[in-house]
Amino acid sequence: MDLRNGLRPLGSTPAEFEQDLLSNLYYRRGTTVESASAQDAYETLALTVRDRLAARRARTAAAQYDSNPRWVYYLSAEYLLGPQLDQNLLYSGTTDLAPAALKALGFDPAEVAALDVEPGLGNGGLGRLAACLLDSLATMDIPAVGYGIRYDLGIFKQSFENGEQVEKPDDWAFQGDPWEFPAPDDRNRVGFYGHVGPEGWVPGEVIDGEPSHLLVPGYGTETVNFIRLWRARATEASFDLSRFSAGQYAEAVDQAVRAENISKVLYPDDSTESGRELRLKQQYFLVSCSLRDIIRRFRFRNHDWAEFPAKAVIQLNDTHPTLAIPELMRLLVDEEGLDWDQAWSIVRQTFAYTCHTLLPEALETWPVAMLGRLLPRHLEIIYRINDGLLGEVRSRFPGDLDRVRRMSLIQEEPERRVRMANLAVTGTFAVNGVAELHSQLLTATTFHDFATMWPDRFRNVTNGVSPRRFVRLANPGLSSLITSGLGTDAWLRDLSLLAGLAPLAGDSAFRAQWRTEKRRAKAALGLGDPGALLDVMIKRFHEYKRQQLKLLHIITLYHRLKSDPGRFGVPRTVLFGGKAAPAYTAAKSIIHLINAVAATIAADPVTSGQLRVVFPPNYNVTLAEKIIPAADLSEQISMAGKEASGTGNMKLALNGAITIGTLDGANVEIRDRVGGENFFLFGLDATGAAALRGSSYQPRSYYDSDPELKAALDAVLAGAFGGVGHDVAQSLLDRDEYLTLADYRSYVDAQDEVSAAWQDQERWTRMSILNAANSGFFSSDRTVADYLDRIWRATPVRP
Ligand code: GL4
Repeated sequence: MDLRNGLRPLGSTPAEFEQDLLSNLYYRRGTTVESASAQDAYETLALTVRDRLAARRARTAAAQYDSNPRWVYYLSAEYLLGPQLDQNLLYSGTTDLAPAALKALGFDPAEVAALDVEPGLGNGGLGRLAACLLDSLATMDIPAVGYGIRYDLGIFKQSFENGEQVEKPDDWAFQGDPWEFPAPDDRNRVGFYGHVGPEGWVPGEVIDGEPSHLLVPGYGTETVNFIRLWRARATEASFDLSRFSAGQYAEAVDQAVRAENISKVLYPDDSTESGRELRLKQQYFLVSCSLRDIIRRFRFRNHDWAEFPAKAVIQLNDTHPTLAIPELMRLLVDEEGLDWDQAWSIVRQTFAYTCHTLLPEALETWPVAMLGRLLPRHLEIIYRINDGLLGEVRSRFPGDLDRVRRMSLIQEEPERRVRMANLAVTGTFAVNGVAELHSQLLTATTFHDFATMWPDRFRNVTNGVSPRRFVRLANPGLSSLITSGLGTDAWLRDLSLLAGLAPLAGDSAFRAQWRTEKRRAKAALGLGDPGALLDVMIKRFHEYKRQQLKLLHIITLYHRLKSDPGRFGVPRTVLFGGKAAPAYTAAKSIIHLINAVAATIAADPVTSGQLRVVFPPNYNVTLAEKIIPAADLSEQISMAGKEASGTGNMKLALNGAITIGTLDGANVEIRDRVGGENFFLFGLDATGAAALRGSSYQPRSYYDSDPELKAALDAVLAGAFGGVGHDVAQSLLDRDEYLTLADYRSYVDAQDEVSAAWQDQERWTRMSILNAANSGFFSSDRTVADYLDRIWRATPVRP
């Protein structure tokens, strides 16, 4: 099929690119070079680059349609995409053309590039993982679609007022989003509330889901896939003209406003559920629109429902889209007329579920009453699925009532709630954790009963990150050095080739170049002394991640510095980045205390140059791409058994930062690969931590027996940091849920080893190079290869 429809091919010379830019400025942006603003230039550039991807998308679509393949559908409530311009320039091969053309037309390329806004459609690691997987799927030519919600307001903008976190709305698309293609024709109607009568579910409220899509190009290949994002739209009927005519303006639009609220905001909490009906509505909205779309796409080429699992595998990114299971049952049974068993067999062969947590409080449950009111038919279906499940449990484990109670989709006490994780395990053919340790702990604890009954359902797929974004785009200097060291840039599509850097760790000239790149990245970050060790802790704020442990170490260093400034050792800059959920008071107190400690240290002349704490606000992908290349030390210090995987740990190791960490999440695999001698290990392991938590843990005994720890906490309690942080210190002494005090001494000792290692710059650089060289496994291309092999079983289609 010739899809160019007689169109002239898009140019690849500077003159042609300039022509395209000019034509788009005139005919699509509707302005002229003389009167264009920087914003006009930015939007026009985006269109010009998007056109190139769109042409590839058309060719990809034709090839995919022709081969009627098995599609990978990724359902996710979050995508943390990061800035689009740089990526799309790189992936369309216009990185050099674009600035030259802009300049030729009289625009300032840097000013134009600065207008690129990062869509903040995710919270943290889970949403960023989704973006990396889609990048890799396209790069590996796998037919795939990501489905999500197009929130008007993304994750909040963080600022600090008197050191405290303040949240402002992130109206990221307020200028419009030039990367997006609206597709209003593919609207779907979504029902809520109502009742189930003899004729089936009669919703009490309907809204429309209107999609737009963002192109997801592969690197070094023709393939361009896409993400389809749904936006809630009021139906025509929801505007009340009679009320409007009667002057009741607010009432006239009331229903419409409520409908559109569904895609208004991304919930800014990570790992805990907000328990609000609007969130449940969002989840059903995503699922309902996406399944209709998937079915519409299935019907292009297929007619027989039995073929559905061969043509679609639907990955549930955590429990947020789990309602897809009862929704597909409803569509198949109520709308398509399949019998229950046929439908259940299709569902069970189609869905797979990724669990991203070990925190019990992060396993979503919804009140039965709420779910039944919002989705009465789905609750009936969930009950029937539960009957089948519990029947199987009873026949496999006769008389084991406790097991029946634990495995039920319905929790009875203290209030009846639907357990979404149990539903997700029951309605899928594969359940995976996101790192080896995490997957083991899932089958040993969280899903132990299910793993006993269905051992074949459980597998591991260790997370990964895109080397294109987190090495090539974030760190162009180091990327060139890697390419020259390896003599090829093929590592960008096969990260295992980084192993070829290992011998270069022994080459002093290469080491010197490696250090130069680190220093350059630090200087670009604007950090005063590029000779200071840059110690980085960038991630969401959560007590289990233990930013408070890092803080106790900083206070200890400060105390040492004050007591003997001459013997301090190595200058350090500690950098924090991250947001706390707005309602998470304890995490916000930790942020406040970090800023207070930073201010006290900055104001104390004794520390000058030796110890600095910096905390740039509003950590996001854009900022991550600047910090990661500069980092020397990567803080991965969660209480063992709590961090499912982590992906920042991988990004930092790939950029030559050395990890100080516990045996938690993917740290375990990083250490296995880079070698214990190139990793600073400390603290309790998951077994030790669980045992200590299970006994009567006494945080005070650590405080009483360790003078440095005592001094650090006493200083906070005495108000040494502007009177801030009393609650943080008190909670560590009273409860210390995440064993901060138990791990303190081991952590501080490991940090002393860090300082000693830093003093030998040649040794440090060797360690740094070996971290990068041995981290090729952590490419999201490998992650996708594992998903394909263990779960998805889809094959490439090349345009
Ligand atoms: C998370 C985990 O906390 C994190 O360890 C993991 O790397 C990430 C992607 O698998 O998923 N789960 C939630 S919730 N947020 C995360 O970042």
